[in-house]
Amino acid sequence: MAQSDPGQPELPLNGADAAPDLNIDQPAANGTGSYDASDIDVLEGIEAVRRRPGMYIGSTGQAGLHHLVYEIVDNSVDEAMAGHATRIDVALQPGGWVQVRDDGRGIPTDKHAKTGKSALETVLTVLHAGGKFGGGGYKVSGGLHGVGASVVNALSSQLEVEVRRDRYSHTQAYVRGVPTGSVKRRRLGSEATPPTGTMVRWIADEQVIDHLDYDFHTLAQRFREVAYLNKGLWICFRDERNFPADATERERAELEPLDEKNFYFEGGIQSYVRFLNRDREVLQPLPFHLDREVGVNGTAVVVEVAIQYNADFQDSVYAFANTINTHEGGSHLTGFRSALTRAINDFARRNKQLGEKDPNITGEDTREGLTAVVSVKLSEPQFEGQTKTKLGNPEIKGIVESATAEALAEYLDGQPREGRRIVEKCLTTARAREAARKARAIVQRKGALEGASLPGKLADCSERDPSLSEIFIVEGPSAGGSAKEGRDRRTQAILPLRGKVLNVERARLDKLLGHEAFRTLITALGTGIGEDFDLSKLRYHKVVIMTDADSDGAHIRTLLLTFFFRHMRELIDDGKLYIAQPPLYRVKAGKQAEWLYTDADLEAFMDKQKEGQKKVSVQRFKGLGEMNADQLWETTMDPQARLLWSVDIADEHAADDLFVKLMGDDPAKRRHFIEQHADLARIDV
Ligand code: 0RA
Repeated sequence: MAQSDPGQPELPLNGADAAPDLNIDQPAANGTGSYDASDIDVLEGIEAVRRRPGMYIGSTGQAGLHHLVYEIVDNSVDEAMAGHATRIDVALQPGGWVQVRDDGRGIPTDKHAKTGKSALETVLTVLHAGGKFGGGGYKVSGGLHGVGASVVNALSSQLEVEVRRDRYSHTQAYVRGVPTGSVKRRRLGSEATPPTGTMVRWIADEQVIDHLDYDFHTLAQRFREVAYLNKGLWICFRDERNFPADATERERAELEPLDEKNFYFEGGIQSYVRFLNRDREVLQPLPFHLDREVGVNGTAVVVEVAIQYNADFQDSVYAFANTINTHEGGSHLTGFRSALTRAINDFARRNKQLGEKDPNITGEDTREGLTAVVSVKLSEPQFEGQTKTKLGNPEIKGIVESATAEALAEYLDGQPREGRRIVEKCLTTARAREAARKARAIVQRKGALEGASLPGKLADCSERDPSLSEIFIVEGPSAGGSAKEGRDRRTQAILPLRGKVLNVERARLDKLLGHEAFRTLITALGTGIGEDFDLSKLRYHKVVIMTDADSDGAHIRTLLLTFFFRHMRELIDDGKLYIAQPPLYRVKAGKQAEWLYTDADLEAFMDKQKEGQKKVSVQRFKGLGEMNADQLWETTMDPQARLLWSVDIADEHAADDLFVKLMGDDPAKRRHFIEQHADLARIDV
């Protein structure tokens, strides 16, 4: 195929002998030159995928594009999980190609009983013909991405596959899912590396996919996760988009890629938990780690759990099934939680940290400062829920629960110092929660007694329909004054905040509620907080943070974002949180004045003035308070003219991480980060 397609780089058949091509099947499957039923099925399958790509890969945007990569990589990961592959090489290449190679057994190439074609062609052209055919299939395989390589093929303008098995290299090429020829077979040279395995490379079809804009960082994040979840698996990911399009495999090895990341973790999820806690003060030097294979009804279930408590208050528990992140939880998570609660209570009683009359530590109290990863691998995962990320299999709950409870009891008894520290932490949580409950009750009672009166500092709007109302949270009294004066009173409320806002990353809810600024904010929003939080009670459907464009402003904005992320996450997820963008400059060319919002705008403006003869002046705005009421309205608050950013958490781990760094214990790190990333969560227009 490489020969018949001179415009494309040669297939990487390192050291292959130049043996003559040998067809193992005919271009038209039945050998008569006409289509038979299975060919028609294939074409219909391809058409269905191309007509409704969203059904198979979620979207035709960047997420869908990345989905194609995960799909192909997952097949190689499955081969690794089955114990046959040790490394996966992924490369972004010039011309929109992505290449994935593993050193597994290679997709079978013999004749497939049902289709009469090679198994290889079948896997790549027949929907749902992946992995599990024949007796020698997988023990476990991914579920979410499991739409099959044929879907990637159908959505690729070109795809090439090479399988190395039994000293032969088998290759085939496709255009939009349809083979351009038969599977070609050549004898492999003895030094070919790897001697066995599968290589797939493709160009996503721009007739279907919006743009081929791969994000190295996003893809790398997933590969890191996959490597943690498969200890001993090596994943090498390279950005080779800078290479010449016609570089051979040998030349590629010598060139310097734009970026390269290698992921390999001997400790598996134990390493993962240490990584998640890397910037936190931990209560156990080494995470608890359980890795066990449990037999049930003749099949094996792998249960892996890692736990390490830290001195913070967040609950960071990540659950996976067959390396799919089960965001919606499921039976494995339920089993894990019961085991944790039971093991901690039993230990606390054995150690007399809980008296006979004391109530049990609740599940919730065991989760503050808990960082844990739960990973199960099973042969028939049932994925349920809105986004198919909830593990359904009921038998898994008991399996995870008993394995975890038993191993954890043993661990705590063997490490009583750590055990006592963990119990102490849970008891502190229980006390703090009781205090928070009382504090919340006071906030609510106050609200009720004063006839749901709103805080005095709030300049409310007259509109009563939340969907038409906005609230601006404004820093500093002078800015608050301008905003109150300049606003549209009917729809815009102003809440001025005074001074530094408490750092909520490090504070519990009870402490937070002790601060006037937060009580005022919560009361103004109307949602309540903690267990009583109710998004449907939100009084404004646009909550806008409006702070100065300097580093103090960035700091306060970060604190507020942290508060919303930790305590009103639903409000962010529902797209109700915004950031106002005040202008950075007021420029004048002659009599013509203009507001500019970015440095790029200023550069463009200055370029334009180079030809002009006009008198130019540039004024930099440091604070909202420097603008009068009319200016603030005109530039920042007027719905017709303003720039408003909607806050959106693109990557939960990254956001969590960022908040820990930003708001955590290390002041040097914090300062550095605030300077580097004034805007944290991904902010979309
Ligand atoms: C089915 C059976 C066998 C291997 C594979 C599929 C396989 C699929 C992929 C996809 C990417 N890499 C892969 N590696 C292997 C086992 C065949 C045997 O028994 O040798």
